[in-house]
Formats: sequence, structure tokens, C-alpha cells
Amino acid sequence: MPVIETPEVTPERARYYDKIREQGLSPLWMVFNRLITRTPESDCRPYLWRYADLKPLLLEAGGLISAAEAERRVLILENPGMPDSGRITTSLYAGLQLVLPGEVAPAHRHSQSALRFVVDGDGAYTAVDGERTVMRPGDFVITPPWAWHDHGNESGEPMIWMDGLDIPVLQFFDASFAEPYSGDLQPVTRQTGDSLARFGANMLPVDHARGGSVSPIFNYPYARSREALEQLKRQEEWDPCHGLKLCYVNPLNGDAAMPTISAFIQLLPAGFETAPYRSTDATVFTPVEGRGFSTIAGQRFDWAEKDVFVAPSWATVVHHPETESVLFSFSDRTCQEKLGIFREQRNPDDG
Ligand code: GTQ
Repeated sequence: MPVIETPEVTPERARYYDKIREQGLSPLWMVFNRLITRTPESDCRPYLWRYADLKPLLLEAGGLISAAEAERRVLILENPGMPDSGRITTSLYAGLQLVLPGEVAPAHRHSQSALRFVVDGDGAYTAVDGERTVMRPGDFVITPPWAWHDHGNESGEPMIWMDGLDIPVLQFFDASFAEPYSGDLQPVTRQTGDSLARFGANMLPVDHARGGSVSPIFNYPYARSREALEQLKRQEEWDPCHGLKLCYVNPLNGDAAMPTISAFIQLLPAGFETAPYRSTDATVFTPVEGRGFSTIAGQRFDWAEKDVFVAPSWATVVHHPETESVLFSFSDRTCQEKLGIFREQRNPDDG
């Protein structure tokens, strides 16, 4: 149901609309219902990409173009409701990146924030501000805005991770800046593990400033997040909508790890069925462990490890894990919370 009834177009009104258009004017009453909807209306569609389909295609790209020539060898996960947009949701970009053994993705920096979620392979590195971190399956790695970053793979196997960036947010605000580094790799100035030791042990260097908008931890290792879930599951306090769901945070302010993107890890026990839930943050999910299916706006998507699926804003989501499952997910929730527009609803009527 629209908010207003759109007024009839009489010949006299039509002549008037034509006349004012030439002067950069438009009658609100003719477009009100398109601009202001009762509930979110998105071009974003629920969708699932199977890793079994993605991996061979990504490896095929590995034979076609080098990481260096491509700058980043990534297949964008593009929402079928928004073709050619480079978007997985209206506000977020996602892709799968491949770095082959011996390859380097050269250093650059940009105003976009990036997250990496390691899907396949073990032991490649990403370097951020002079520190390299070793990437292992399930690790959640962030690249802050305007930080130099390069990736390299000195392991013996192909390395594949999911990238999540706020590219559409920066497009919306016309705030994109980027530049290449003068060489391929930035110099290494800190030991691997330095940031996790300084900031990731529930302590901070004594005089470190509080309140930075980006987490100084840039790798949240899966071993630790999984251990937290394992410990908590013994308590058997399952949230009806989320199971056991944790948000990755910035230890400087308790906020999401990145200023524009929230990231989560959740455990769902075998056979659990979540209560229907919807929220304004369209969400990208990737199962790390387990298999099952989810219904999104009534449509069923069967998933297994490493698949990627997306739930649009305000679409009702129900998860049905068949085995004990761990889901990683990310959304623009923290961005919406900062703007005061985030909404969520448990057990919506249409669920
Ligand atoms: O690794 O820096 O998927 O700059 C898209 C843009 C990855 C990256 C992407 C990027 C990167």
C-alpha cells in the first residue's frame, strides 16, 4: 500500500510538469511513493553462490590473468537484481579473491574499508601498515580505510578468500580516493602477530589513545572465535533468532571492528530452527562449518561450507542447520546504527 494516492495527470498538469522539468524542477506528489516507501523496497534479491561452482571458475581466471596484472584477481559476487553494479547488496560489495603460490597482489590504498574472510588455502599473507598477518581458514582480517595493503602467497597452494568492501557506500557519498604504492610491496616494519599481542589480549598499550573508529587488530583468528563459540555453547543459551551470535569489535571503543561494516560469527546447533527475523541491514552469509538451508523471504536456499548467500533488507530469514553449523556474516548494520536508521523485527507476521 502506497503512502499517498498519486494525483491524476490532467493535460494542464502535464504541460506544467514538462515546463518545469526544463528548469530542473519536479513535482514531489508524482514521485512521492517511489521516494518514500512504507517499508524498504530493494532491487537486492536473495541469492546463493555455490562454492563448488565458484572455485573452478576462479582457478580458471588464475590461468587467464596474473594477480599483478589484475591488481586484484577477484570475481565479484554481483547480486542478480543489480546487474553491472558491482554490488552484492545495495550498500556492500563482495568478491572472491585468488592468490596463487608465488604471486603478489601489489600494494595500494583507498578510502574504502575492506574485510577478508579466509575460505580456502592456508598460509598466504596480507600486509597492512607494515605488518604481515598469516591467513588461515576462517580468519577475519580487516584493512582500514587509507591503509597500504598488499597480499602475497608464499604457501604451496592456491589461496582464496572472500572480500567485503563498502564500495557502494563510498560511491553514494562520492568519497572515493585511491593510489598505488611506489613499489609492489610495502616494507615490513613489525613482526607478525604484533597487533594481536598489543590489542587482542583484552589489554591495550597503557597510553594508547581510545576511540579510534577502526580496530587496531587486523586479524581475528578463527581458532579464537571458534573456541569462544565452543565454550559458550555449553551454556545452551540459544537466542531464538540467532543461536549463538557474536560481533567482531574494535577494542578501542567496543563498536564494530570497522566504521561502516559489522561482521559476525554464529553457531547454530544441529536441527535448530531459528525464529523468523528481519532487519534493515542486508546481510552476506558464508557457512564456515556445517550444512543446512535457510529461507529468505520464503525462498529456500540449501547451503554447505564455503557457499555465499545474501539476505536483502527487511527480508525474513529463517535458518535450518542440519548439522552443527558456524556462519560468518557481514552487513552495514554499524553504519545504519550510527545514522540512527537501523531497525529489526523478531517474529514478523509474514515470517
Ligand atoms: O584486496 O585491496 O575485492 O582493493 C576489491 C578492491 C579487493 C584489495 C577487492 C580491492 C581489494
